[in-house]
Amino acid sequence: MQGKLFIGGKWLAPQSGKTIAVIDPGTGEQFGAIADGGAGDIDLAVQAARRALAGEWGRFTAVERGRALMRLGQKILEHYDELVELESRDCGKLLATARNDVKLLARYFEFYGGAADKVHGQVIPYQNNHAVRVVRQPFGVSGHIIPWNYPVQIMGRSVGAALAMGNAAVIKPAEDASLSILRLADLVTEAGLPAGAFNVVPGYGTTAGAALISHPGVNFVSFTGSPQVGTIVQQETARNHVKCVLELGGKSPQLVFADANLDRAIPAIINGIIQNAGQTCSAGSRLLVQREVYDEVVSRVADRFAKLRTGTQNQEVDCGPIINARQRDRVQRFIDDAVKSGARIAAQGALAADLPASGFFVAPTFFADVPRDHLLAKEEVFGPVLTAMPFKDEADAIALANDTDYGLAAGIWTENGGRQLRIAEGINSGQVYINCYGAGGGVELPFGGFGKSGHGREKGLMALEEMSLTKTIVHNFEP
Ligand code: TXE
Repeated sequence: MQGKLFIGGKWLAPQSGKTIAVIDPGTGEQFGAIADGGAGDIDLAVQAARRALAGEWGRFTAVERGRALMRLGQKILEHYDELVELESRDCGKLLATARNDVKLLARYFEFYGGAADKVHGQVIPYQNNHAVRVVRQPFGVSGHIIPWNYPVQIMGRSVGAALAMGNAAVIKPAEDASLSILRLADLVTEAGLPAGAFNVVPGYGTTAGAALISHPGVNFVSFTGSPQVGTIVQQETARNHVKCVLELGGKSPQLVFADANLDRAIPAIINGIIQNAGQTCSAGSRLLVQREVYDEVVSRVADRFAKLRTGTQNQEVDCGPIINARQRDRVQRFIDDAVKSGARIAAQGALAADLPASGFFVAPTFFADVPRDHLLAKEEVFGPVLTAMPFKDEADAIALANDTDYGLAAGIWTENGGRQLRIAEGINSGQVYINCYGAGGGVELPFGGFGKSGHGREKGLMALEEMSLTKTIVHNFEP
């Protein structure tokens, strides 16, 4: 699997003959190499997917597709420890996070395997002597561009739904995190998915990724990544009149009202920003607090932040490393620039002792009293950096929560039932959590953004609609 592409059920060498180093973010050291796939390899993968659709995979019934996906879920659980180890080392994930990710990967294939034969379409009353059926059919070849922050989860949610609907997938994992997706390829074969239904072409975004989103043989694209590349994906797919689903991150608020249960709220708020070292699209990165309790909340959050520790994947710490040097520098720059601009650090965690000098680490940092127009209040940092700001009342809370271009997730902390609903209605966000935060474990729940956070929904049964075409069949049976 190392240095190879998985196309049409076979391991092939990339046409470039080149590889990309696999780096352990905890040590900065190379421990493997993946293929440097390019446009020619993507073309082969798309051809293989087309052959699968015209062949055995295309003839699979919905029941057979479902069974194969459920078997894949089972295979993943049988290889659980190995996949956890791989995902943790490759992405710099703490073991606890990697364990959760691999469990969810299995759940996605179980969930979509179980759903494959339950997409029943509609019968619509129409004119006399006419029968109208509305059915779903696969797009054909689905392209999946996967980021590095939750590779197996994001691949599972997107490819699971696409395969359940009968598409044949071509997957371009992130250049920084491809190993566990490649490892899955053999399990896909063992689970009985025919050759060509699941193809993996690792490589860089500007080569393999760009070739996939613009390939005329690709009929649907699912992308999770940065807004900048999301714009390119939308433009390129538009050229071929191909639909895309975009999930582009966020600047999600946690709103704490004066009547909130702080004992419950504060641990969830901390977890919501340090999980996966803050490299989470739905990270709760803005802490918005009602003035009456602002000082108390800031001080309690600061106490906890000061105790946070960053370390390597296998250590008993709160935050693991950042994926690569570029991202580490980007997060650190946000912190340094904010300090230079006068922003106040309320508390900072620490790096564990004796960390490998060449690993990619950032200390968790909590800023307070940040002006509303500050970069920290507007831009996604994608690191363990939390920013607190006060608000006055409900109207001000909604205005402040909505004062970014993003709209992915929001947390509301209040014991007042009417307020819970008023705020939930007022917030521009694809996900709203009341007295809890994050539903990463909810494979059943539709997930996606408003505005700059993207469009379309993955996860849940709704993804099955996103990943299939609607056909209305009108049948005239007049005598
Ligand atoms: O993302 P890219 P990067 C955000 C987060 C992060 C920032 C930059 O704020 O700090 O993006 O991360 C592929 N055509 N998110 O630079 O480049 C690339 O190979 C086709 C949020 O790593 O968008 C990888 O597989 N594909 C986020 C994937 O896109 C291209 C997760 C994501 O990489 C391409 C990751 C191109 N021209 C970053 N260029 C989330 N929503 O969770 C790159 N890619």
